[in-house]
Amino acid sequence: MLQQVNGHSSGSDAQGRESLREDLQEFLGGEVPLHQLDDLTKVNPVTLETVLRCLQARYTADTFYTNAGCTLVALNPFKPVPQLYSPELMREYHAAPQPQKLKPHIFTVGEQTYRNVRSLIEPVNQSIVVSGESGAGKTWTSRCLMKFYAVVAASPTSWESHKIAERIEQRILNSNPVMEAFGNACTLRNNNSSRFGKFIQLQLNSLLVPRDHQMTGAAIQTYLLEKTRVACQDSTERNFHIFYQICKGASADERLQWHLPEGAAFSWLPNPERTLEEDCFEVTREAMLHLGIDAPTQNNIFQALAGLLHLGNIRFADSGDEAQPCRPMDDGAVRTSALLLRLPEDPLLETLRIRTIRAGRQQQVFRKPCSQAECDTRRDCLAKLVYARLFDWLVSVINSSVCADPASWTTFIGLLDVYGFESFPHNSLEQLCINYANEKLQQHFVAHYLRAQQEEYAVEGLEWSFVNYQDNQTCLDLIEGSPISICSLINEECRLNRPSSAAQLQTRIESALAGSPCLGHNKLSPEPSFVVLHYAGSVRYHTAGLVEKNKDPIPPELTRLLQQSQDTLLKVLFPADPEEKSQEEPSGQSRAPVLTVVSKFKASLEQLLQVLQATTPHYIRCIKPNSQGRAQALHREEVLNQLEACGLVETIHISAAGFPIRVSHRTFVERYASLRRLHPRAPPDPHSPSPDEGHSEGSPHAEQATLRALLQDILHTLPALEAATPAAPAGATPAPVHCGRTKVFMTDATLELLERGRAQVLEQCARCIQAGWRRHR
Ligand code: AD9
Ligand code: MG
Repeated sequence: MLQQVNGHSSGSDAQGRESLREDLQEFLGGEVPLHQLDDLTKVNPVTLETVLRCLQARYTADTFYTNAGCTLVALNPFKPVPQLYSPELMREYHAAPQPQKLKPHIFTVGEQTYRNVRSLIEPVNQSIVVSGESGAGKTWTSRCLMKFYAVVAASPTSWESHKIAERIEQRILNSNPVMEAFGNACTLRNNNSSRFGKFIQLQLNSLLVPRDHQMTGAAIQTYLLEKTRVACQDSTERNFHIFYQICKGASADERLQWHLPEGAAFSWLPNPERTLEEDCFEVTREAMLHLGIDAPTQNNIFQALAGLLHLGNIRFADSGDEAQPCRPMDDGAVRTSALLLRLPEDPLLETLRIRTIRAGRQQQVFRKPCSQAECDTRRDCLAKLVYARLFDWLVSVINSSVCADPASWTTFIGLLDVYGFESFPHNSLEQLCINYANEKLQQHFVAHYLRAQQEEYAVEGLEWSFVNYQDNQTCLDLIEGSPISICSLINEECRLNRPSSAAQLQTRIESALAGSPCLGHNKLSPEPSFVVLHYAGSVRYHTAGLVEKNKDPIPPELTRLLQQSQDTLLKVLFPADPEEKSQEEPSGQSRAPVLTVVSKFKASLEQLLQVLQATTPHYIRCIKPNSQGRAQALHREEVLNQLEACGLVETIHISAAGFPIRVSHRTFVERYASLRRLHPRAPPDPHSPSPDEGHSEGSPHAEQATLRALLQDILHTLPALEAATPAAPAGATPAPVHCGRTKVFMTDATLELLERGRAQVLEQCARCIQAGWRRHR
């Protein structure tokens, strides 16, 4: 039974249940039980409170999906619900004549996109944008959708193609455990939190099997891996899953080979005692094998990762003399990491402790011992560099294993699963980028759906009372706008390369952007920071280290060191430079302009949005019922915040009052002209002007006028059609339909009515033809 964990309510479960029951009764007035309302547009009145109550009632009834007009709301069950994701159910949605008539489900969205790309008239790429805060269920949802397509899009014609199809689908599914092992980690918000963004294009081919697309491949694009996690984890969080998988799942022989004795402590491996279901090494290995990463290559990868763990155990002690380099506190860690990464030990130590710079007119080379903090930074940088290259390499290997030949696919369905909105006690550049991405996607939703729909009504001349929606452009202006924004100011610091304290950066941001309504009040903060009022809530970003992270400097000596590795994998990750460039780091002034993390991220986001804009988008909003990840517990305040943040009520208002079906005048007339037979209109008054009077025959105006006249005739059959509907209650409101300048706008109900009438006419015609045949015989 649902348990209310409302922070404000101290009542017992029984009280909670009682008040919920009362609420339901008052709300329903004895009509459809609230939990049976499949579409939030039918909730009356639509307010945050009533929407919440409906979702709450459905959650209690173990109903996790609800339509909200153009969006599907997905509540995270936080418990296994296998029957909800069975292949049988997938096939049921796939085979249904009208899947939207079945219970709301992610499979309805999946099937809709599948049918849309299948349209022979207008093949168009589709995308599904899965959004929601961290832990809300985005990755789960995308995974289930991938399984859905793997089941329904496998309709091969021959045994041979069956084998190919099976292989490719299996490989595509196998990319998930591998990418999650290397790219996901346990955070405060989610035990399996994605630390990278992912856009996967499922490539479909309709040429071989025209009426049923077949999945021929996939292309994966990733966004900004949070590589800092390799070398720096919050004490309550964990490193990427793969490190724990190796430590827990390696065989005795492998432990020996990788220098991972049972119970060994690694400073980059916090909370190893926590056992998660994601810690399954075997699953990762098996999936890698399916993707063509053979056992020796895997061995190579895991050995390098063990090398990174040992690298993290290297500690430095100040020598006490500025001219002397720091001392490693444990020679063993240096030796083992050098051994596992197959690097020469002395150059490794030297690279970590000594900086070489060119300076002066003569470009003389100086060797400068690093401080203890600098040594730590270089060690961390080395680990991040290896891990990020390894991750990118894995993605490229997966892509070459799953990507189809461009000639073999015609359309794609894109699935977007990016990291959810995040707000931690300490937020840095990673959170700024993640939340920036979420703002961009929210804007895409607002722009595409809410604004476009309302603007189209205006253009078409429909009477429409505009619904105000929360436009997040102001927040985006604050983050990325020009000429001055948070990104531009952080980039500026990187470009000027001037020593700048965290407090100075805070002051610069707060004074330059003081006019922005999305820059929050920054009170009572012991650390330098600034506050951004995001659409999903306010977040305090700490400025310490922000500029450095944005620069993401990679000392050239580190790359050169890695190029010396004798390891087969590292040789691939760090190929030797064909032309040996400058051996030293250039001095400050002569530095080439830096392409910062923020600028690269911004460019990749823009590319993503361009792809999305060229598709028909579908939206799934994942909602996290409580932050503890508990089943059957819905925290009212938390859910309210999420509903409010994503503007769900505004979406429902527009969808409920709006006309989701729109067709051109011509298509409408072509499809429904036959209805005039069913309920013919009174013959026109011979004295009234004919529709095309005044226009010469065949002219566009005449054609338009004829179309309009036919259209009006068809629309006039609607009341009769409604009256003839057996289920129509007496005095029911007429079916909503509006004739715009170029299109007819209607609701689903009107469409259904018209379709029913059309089917009736076709049936009558068929009967007449049969009768004719009989007479003829
Ligand atoms: V993050 O932004 O990557 O931190 P996600 O991706 O939104 O986040 P995820 O899909 O990882 O969240 O879901 C979090 C957890 O919720 C999963 O590990 C499951 O334990 C749980 N979950 C989510 N959806 C379902 C579901 N449909 N059925 C059962 C679910 N459990
Ligand atoms: Mg995720």
